[in-house]
Amino acid sequence: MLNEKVAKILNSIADYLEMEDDFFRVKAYRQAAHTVEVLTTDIETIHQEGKLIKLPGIGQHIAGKIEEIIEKGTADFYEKLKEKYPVNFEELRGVEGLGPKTIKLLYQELGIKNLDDLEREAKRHHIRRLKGMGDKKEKALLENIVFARKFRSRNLLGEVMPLAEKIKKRIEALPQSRKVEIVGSIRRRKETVGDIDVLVTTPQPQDIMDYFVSMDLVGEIIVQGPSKSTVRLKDGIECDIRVFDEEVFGAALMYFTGSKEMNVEMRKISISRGMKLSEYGLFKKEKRVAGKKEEDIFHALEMDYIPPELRENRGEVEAAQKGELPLLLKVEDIKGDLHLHSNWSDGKNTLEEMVLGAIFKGYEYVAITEHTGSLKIANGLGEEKLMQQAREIDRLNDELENITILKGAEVNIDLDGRLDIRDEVLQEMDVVVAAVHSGLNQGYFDLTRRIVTAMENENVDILAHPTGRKLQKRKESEVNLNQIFDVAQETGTLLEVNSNPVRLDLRDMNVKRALEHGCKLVVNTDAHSQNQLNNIQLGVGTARRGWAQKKDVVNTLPLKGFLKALKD
Ligand code: DGT
Ligand code: CA
Ligand code: CA
Repeated sequence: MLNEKVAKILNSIADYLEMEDDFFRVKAYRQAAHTVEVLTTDIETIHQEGKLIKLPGIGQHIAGKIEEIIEKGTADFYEKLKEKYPVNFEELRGVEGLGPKTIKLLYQELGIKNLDDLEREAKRHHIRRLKGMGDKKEKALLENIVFARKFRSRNLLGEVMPLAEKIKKRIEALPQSRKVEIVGSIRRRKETVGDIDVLVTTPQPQDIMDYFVSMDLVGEIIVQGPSKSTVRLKDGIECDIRVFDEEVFGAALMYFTGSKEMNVEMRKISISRGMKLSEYGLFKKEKRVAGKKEEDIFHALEMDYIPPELRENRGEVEAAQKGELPLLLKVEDIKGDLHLHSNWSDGKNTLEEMVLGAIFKGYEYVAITEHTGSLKIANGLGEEKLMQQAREIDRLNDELENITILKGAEVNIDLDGRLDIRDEVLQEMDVVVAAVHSGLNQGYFDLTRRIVTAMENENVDILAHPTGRKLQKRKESEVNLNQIFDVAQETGTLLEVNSNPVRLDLRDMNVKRALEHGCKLVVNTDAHSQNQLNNIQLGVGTARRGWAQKKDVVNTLPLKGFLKALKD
């Protein structure tokens, strides 16, 4: 769905308009962005039906912009604003603690346009003098710049995947194309990706290339050739396309899916067996022994098929040779989502809309887990409100036959490891998710002890986003993960694989470690809107990269089994 992208651009326009002090239009664009964010249908469909202007807060003017974004991937007005203000918002907003108001201040007072400017001015201590800043903030900015810089050249999987899928669909729709696959790090579901890689088979390569470079999503052609082209999309990301014959497509798939490290291993194995592996096939002398399908190549080398998510040369090649690969978790295995928010706290959609979303996903159960009292910025619920929501859930459960709504909460773990909701109230809940939301820099021992204390509370079922990281913004907090995994195993606390594209926490390697400690997992979306329920595929991808099987993940159980597992 394009909804999130449209909302993002409308929000970016509002950011620029804040620089112009055009607060009337800032409000209009923010309102429109909000409308699009909470939509429960695909904006492209609404556009095709000519119903954009029927949406709340969307008039002719903004509808026109949305139309442009749907059709061209961007809007002229947006491009002009970007030209007028040579401020790299994307880059600056990647720095934790910088919002549009501060960016405006920094641009107007110090001419700061990008990370380099920001770093220079911070080091010269020019920032602390500005209104509302101070030396503490200046110091924090300097630390956060380092982090933002490290990642700016890569893109979040969750943001790139819809774009890649769109390109794939468009090329698939051409009569000249046969097979189209997204390969590279996207196929491996790596949390951040450098570029989009596409492979195609076709009898008419020239037509495909001509179409590819002229797509309205394309900003700039980097190379156009008969079998390979590279473009930079308007979004800024590069996209490669390569054409191969049907007969060698499997070999090309394997080669361009990577990872490079696994490819090296596979070539070594081929050589040790007197063969040669390339993107054109597996050869014995001059004869191609396999190449049409990936499976054929693996089998010809006497190993099992390795799912793309495992192809990182982290032991999967050896396991495939021994026939010991895990039978990985699948998206279809997930029976319920146990971490979501409605507009009772800081979610965008109503409780009913979130539940409907879960029904659309085909879930058997879903838990509503609003933020609680002490998290003021997220409009946390107090005990009374929680009980009120519980009654509302009772009512919905009576009405609905297709799903069971579980009562829950995402409680805050305070600085001492205590929870911000009393045990008497938590006892009434079906699912208690506990999370650290503040004081993440408390220090190794204190933070570990705090999380352990929370897990030892028998009312806590799930530890949410255990390391608190935010991709490209905040690194994993310093905690003793071995101890946390051991305590999780002992207390039966489930560890979350959070599917939010920015979190993906636990990350792949920590999933693997947790499983080695005997922990059980849940894969949740932490959805704050109905659309975000679709992020489950990202969490499942991450769990798969961590070798998780269906049996390791408790929300693959049917309702009865799941509730029993929670009690045990
Ligand atoms: P990215 O784009 O940085 O997220 O990572 P990838 O894995 O998509 O890397 P990319 O786009 O440079 O290349 C796609 C795949 O092509 C890569 O996973 C493995 C294969 N490949 C590219 N260059 C080489 C190479 O020099 N040697 C080998 N063995 N494989 C390569
Ligand atoms: Ca790539
Ligand atoms: Ca590439």
